Amino acid sequence: MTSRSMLPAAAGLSFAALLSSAALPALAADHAHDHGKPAAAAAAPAPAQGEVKKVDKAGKTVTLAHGPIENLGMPAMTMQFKVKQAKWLDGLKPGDKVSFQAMMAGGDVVITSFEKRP
Ligand SMILES: [Cu+2]
Repeated sequence: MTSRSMLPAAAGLSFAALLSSAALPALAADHAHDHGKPAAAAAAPAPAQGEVKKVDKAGKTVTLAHGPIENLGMPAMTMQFKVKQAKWLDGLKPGDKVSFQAMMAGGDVVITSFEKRP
């Protein structure tokens, strides 16, 4: 948990503004429930799960077989993502399991935070 990379607040806000018309129904529903989770969790979509298939450091992309991505309304599939920071790809190899958050940015699906799972 401590290794999770966070977006700068300003970037998160602009993504949120971009996405506001696309709707985040899961988030709105979550907000009504308070089971004592940290408030910060409400600001970010629920992380998606993925398994690394291919890493391209030069291209700053990673191919993941991913589960559903709720905030994008995307079902499970295998696809290529851009990553915000190429250094996230250091030490990542096919077969690794990751939790991640992704958003649409300029027509690309970009991973905005990233955590390796054991
Ligand atoms: Cu996908």
